[in-house]
Amino acid sequence: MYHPTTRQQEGFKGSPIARDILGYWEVIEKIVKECDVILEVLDARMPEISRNEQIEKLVKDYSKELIFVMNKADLISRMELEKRRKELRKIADCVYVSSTNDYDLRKLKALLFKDFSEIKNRFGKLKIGIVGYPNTGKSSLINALTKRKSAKVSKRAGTTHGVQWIKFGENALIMDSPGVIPIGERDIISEGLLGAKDPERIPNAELVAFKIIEIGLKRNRNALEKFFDININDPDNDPQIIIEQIAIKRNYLKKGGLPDINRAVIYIIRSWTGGELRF
Ligand SMILES: Nc1nc2c(ncn2[C@@H]2O[C@H](COP(=O)(O)OP(=O)(O)OP(=O)(O)O)[C@@H](O)[C@H]2O)c(=O)[nH]1
Ligand SMILES: [Mg+2]
Repeated sequence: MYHPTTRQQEGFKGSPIARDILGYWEVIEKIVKECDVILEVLDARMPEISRNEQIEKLVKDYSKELIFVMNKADLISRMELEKRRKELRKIADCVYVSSTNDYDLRKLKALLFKDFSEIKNRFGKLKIGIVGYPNTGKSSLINALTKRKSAKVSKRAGTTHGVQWIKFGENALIMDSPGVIPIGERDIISEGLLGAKDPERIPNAELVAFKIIEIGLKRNRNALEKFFDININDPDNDPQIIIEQIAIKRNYLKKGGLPDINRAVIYIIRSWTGGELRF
């Protein structure tokens, strides 16, 4: 059904499955096949760009359950979270959590243990798989849910690629290898916003910074001004001018005193992906 590109076939780093040199999509398909419930990890600040409809279709094709997990919920307001959750709920179950602050993980657990007890009854243990774009917090979520550092409890017999399972409560197992959705599937701006790639390696990184400024202007202009300690006076809200202001404020200057835009761009992107800059 899928035709992985050469890039996708490069392999899957950091997972026991990697040894078998599976492509990204093969790993994802395997997770969907093996598990009963798939958690699609989204960045709560921008769920729309962290969703992947191809995976959602795959989950549907295999008649598995999908749950959207809006992670990094600590970085935006509850009102915004609720708004987004309402939209996503139209498609599948959705919870928001913070994997680093242990925030509302209990709601996810309740959902898993309550709503899927029927699956568990039918198949013994409920098997949970995790997928998502790089940097959305898949590994953090596994660790937060299991409260362990990827303790491997069993090697399921019959799985040729040696999938490792982590015990999750008495009645469930979490697959220890999250499925990384290849970033090449997304446009450059989305990759940059998600922090899926180092800003230094993003061509035209200023477009990502422009987008962050645009989001800030729309969502919370005050927070944007406060974080960068600037007053935005440009009548057109031109992001180029705002970035220049930020560069000057931070004393990022090139020879001759001109603002060092590249440096400011990297700083803006890192502040956003690192979660310090919040709207
Ligand atoms: N603020 C905040 N940061 C988080 C949260 N979850 C993860 N992070 C941070 O996001 C970054 C990526 O987290 P990982 O768990 O490594 O993400 P991943 O999806 O496994 O990333 P890859 O393995 O690269 O695909 C790390 O710096 C985490 O500390 C969260 O709920 N809130
Ligand atoms: Mg990871």
